[in-house]
Amino acid sequence: MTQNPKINAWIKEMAELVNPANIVWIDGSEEQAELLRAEACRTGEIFKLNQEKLPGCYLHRTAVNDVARVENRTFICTTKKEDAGPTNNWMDPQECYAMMKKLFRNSYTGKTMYVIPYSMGVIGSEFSKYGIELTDSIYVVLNMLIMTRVGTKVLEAIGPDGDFVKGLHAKADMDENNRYIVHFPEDNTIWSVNSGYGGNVLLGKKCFALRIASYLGRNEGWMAEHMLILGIENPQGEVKYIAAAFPSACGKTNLAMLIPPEYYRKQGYKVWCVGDDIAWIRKGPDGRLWAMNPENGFFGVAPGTNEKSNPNALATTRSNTIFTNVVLNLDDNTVWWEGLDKNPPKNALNWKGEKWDPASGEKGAHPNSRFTAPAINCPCISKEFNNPNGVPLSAIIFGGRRAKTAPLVYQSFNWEHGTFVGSIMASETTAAATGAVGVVRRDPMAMLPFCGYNMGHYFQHWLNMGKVVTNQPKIFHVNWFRTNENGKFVWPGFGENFRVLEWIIKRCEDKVDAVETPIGYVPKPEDINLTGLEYEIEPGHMFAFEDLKSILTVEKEYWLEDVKGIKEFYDMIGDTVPAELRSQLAALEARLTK
Ligand code: OXD
Ligand code: MN
Repeated sequence: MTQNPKINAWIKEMAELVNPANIVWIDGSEEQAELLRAEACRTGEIFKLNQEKLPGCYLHRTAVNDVARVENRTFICTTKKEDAGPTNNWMDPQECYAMMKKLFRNSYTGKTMYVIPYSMGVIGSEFSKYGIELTDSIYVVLNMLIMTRVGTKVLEAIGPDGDFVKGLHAKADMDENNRYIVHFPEDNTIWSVNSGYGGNVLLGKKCFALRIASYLGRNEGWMAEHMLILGIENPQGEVKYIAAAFPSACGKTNLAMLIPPEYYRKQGYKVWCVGDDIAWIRKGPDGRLWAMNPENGFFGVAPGTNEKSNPNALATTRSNTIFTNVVLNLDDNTVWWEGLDKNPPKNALNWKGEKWDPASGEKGAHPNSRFTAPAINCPCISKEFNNPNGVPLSAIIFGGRRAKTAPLVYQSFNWEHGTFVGSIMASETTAAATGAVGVVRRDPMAMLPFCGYNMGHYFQHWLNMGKVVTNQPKIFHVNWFRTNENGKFVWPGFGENFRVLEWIIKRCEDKVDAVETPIGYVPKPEDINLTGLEYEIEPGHMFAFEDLKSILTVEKEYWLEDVKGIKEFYDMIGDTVPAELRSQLAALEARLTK
């Protein structure tokens, strides 16, 4: 399939290790994809859904012990342990290769090896990077066909001696005690064994586009970030772009596909989605930062997605989508999940494939059940989605889930302070997560599980990028999750978040003033437009101006408590934390105690 000797030699070596019955190259054609779908339906790997209601849609169920990313079994294997840093699991590369080879040996016996050449980014763009994933799973092939750009064209783009990321995946015997997702950044290599769950096996996503790419980006002078990208169009038709990082499960997909409140829609405001999870960011010829989404689809969490929370995401899943671990409605062969609507199907199978009674109180869909849907299905996909240069960023937003500490929104003083704000990002655990409620988890730039190298060096890379960019995006922090004394969310969230985005854009355009506080610039309450906002915080309590004021406050006692937590976190990362960020922390403390 290719004249590239590096590719051919590598595939030969891997085939000798895993010993497949035959090798099939994925060419990216619809004909081949259709044959694979038919084959996977025959073996029960996927189920065809109602083709009138959900054309081109399928259902897959993972093994019961294999439903999420496994961070404790994810490793960064660099020669020096220090290069992986204290926030990553580390193994010596040679030891890891030896261990993994034992697990991979003969794991494809009697099976087909699928060779998936894929591109992260538009094929041929100078910002794109290529990979080849070898897998024994048709489910992986079909997901990669949605999530990335796949096929012979990628081999042509790699050319006779181009580089590529080498990915090897085997479901093997799904032994969770021998499940490993390992990265060898120095060799451009990812090996994943004993899992069939998306985040562990769609190697283009977290493994390549974040872990390996962040490592490459540091060496090559660009950034791979866990960020959505959206465009805000004003009534004059001008579009400004924003990238935003939130820890997993804080509503990135919802923000990326937001529909502005009616008051704004009537004036002609629109939001365009460029990406919902990953941004590759570089300096453009104009000295600004430009961001592109390396993915080609959405791997979104299904529960909670509905006509109200995210109508665009729901519309995106109505065709050519693979659903994983959701409820199957046996009456009409469609799918359902908690939070889709208030009518759970009576005659249904749960995510495990067992008969399910909605009245039982047990969840029907797995809380981490997913849809894999093509980006082009999204009603608000940006026309710049396929622009090989990406889009210029006006603002970067960090966010977290904090009950009391962070205000609804604040702006950092400058890039260095903004890097500090990203580095101290945190979320409090909710009742939905196992373990104690209200525990602060630090997740700098939402990259804690995804940075392919030492976190302290990553912070330094952020500081360095700020120095090379002449026209830096402004950096903000948002918190949609402030609660009142009864524990109720004060801010309505979802589409209403547009009101905060409007303030952010106005700040970028120098069109609105702000109040300087110890943590940064906070809006004057009257500058957040509340026209047309109707939200019942709790029975009988409609959101009012006073409530807005209450979530814009900066409470020094909470922040001083946070300073202690940040110190501990920096100390855990150790000497690699840049001196500039230590000074930022000291300066914050001084401002708070002044
Ligand atoms: C995701 C995640 O699946 O961040 O995108 O966990
Ligand atoms: Mn993510």
